[in-house]
Amino acid sequence: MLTLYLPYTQVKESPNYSEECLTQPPSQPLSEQALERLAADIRLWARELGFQDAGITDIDLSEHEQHLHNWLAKNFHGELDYMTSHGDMRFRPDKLVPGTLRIISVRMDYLPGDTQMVKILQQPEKAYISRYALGRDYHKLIRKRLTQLGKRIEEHVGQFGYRAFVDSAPVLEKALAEKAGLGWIGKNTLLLNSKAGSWFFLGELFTDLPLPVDQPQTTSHCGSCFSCAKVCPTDAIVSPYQLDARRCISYLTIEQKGSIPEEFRTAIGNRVFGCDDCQIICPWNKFSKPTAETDFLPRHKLDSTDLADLFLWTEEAFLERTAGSPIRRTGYKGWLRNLAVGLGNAPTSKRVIDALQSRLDYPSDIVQEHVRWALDQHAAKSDPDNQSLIKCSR
Ligand code: B12
Ligand code: SF4
Ligand code: SF4
Repeated sequence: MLTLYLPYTQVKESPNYSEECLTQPPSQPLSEQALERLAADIRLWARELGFQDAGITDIDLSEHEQHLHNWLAKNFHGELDYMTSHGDMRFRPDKLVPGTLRIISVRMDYLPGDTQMVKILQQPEKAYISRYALGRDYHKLIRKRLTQLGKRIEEHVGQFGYRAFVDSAPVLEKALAEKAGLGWIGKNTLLLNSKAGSWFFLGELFTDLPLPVDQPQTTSHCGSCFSCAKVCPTDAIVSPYQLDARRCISYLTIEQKGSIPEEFRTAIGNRVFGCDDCQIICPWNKFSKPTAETDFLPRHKLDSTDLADLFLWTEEAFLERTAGSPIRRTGYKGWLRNLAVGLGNAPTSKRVIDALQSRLDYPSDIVQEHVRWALDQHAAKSDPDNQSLIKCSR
């Protein structure tokens, strides 16, 4: 039986997230059998291109629409204005890209092997940087591979409409991945896979091909566990499947631009860029595998450097060493702000106090305020030796 493609109309380019534009309707339709074969090939090609898994789903996200509305109504998105600014595109993929019929959802593992996460978290003089951010930024890499996947499909079926997305577009990525059979949304709100845990990125290829869809994951395997919420330093997982971003260290250290509310500073500990605690504790992550991508391996020893050393990076060094890294997102002031919080929580030592002192006059109110807070933390510690250390150096 022949299935006709729907034409994939040209969408207006948006400077925010559009790189690939949609192509013409394909020259000839494919039979159901051919589409079945194509779907199997797509999975194979996705693996060859470095994705660990791929699944295909339709575009009906009505089940998730209400969850998203509830989340926004509670203001859990805080200052994440992009979560509200695209109307219904986020749960209507065909509004984001008219003509979309199917979405190929992919995952790519990012955890570098042996980064001793717990050990670093337990060493308060060290900086803990989220494991996704130790190497090169994933956006370009994944989008490029997805585009290669699109081109490979094109070589086999002729012109068709496709567009690649990863993270930065109004797309409900976890919901799509769950529907495509890649795993379930866990109580920590991340997508979990029973064979691979959650240390992976998600990406999508929107297409106008009427491909056969995969079985969605309909069961959660969290059971009675709620360890992620118990371990969360700032109680951001307010109930199962509900995360108040305003309390999440990832939001506080990466997304929020101003002052970090004092109520969270002690709990942040040495986490200076993002947080992984709700993944480290998750029992399913014992099935995760180290990434095969050398781009995601740590650069500049970011997996095990002292807070004080990072705090003393000049702006030039910061810009040079974080070129092409997700860490750029905080900007240099945000970097100093976060490190000041970490140093405020570090054990008192001359090195820590000297480092903080050196930034007391840094030309940014936010940085200065966080440095003063950090010095106050050390001053407040009862050890009289510490008191004199701080008084002398202030
Ligand atoms: C906004 C955002 C954030 C925000 C808010 C997080 C959040 N939970 O929404 C902040 C800045 C806090 C954040 C943090 C992180 N993020 Co983030 N983030 C996103 C982004 C851009 C949108 C997520 C979204 O749509 N949120 C909206 C809310 C409503 O969704 P939700 O909380 O997941 O709720 C869903 C379900 O829980 C369910 N639901 C809600 N309520 C209920 C109630 C019941 C009873 C039920 C059954 C279901 C249910 O329905 C909702 C809609 O699908 C996505 C990329 C994308 N475009 O999708 C990346 C993304 C989710 N982030 C990612 C990552 C890696 C992280 C961090 C690990 C980074 C870090 N190490 O610091 C942390 C993890 C924090 C955590 N536990 O989630 C990955 C996750 C990969 C994966 N395995 O799931 C994504 C997919 C990016 C990517 N392309 O890889 N992130
Ligand atoms: S990333 Fe950290 S702060 Fe955010 S929910 Fe998970 S454990 Fe809590
Ligand atoms: S820690 Fe437990 S409850 Fe949380 S996501 Fe993992 S399995 Fe689910």
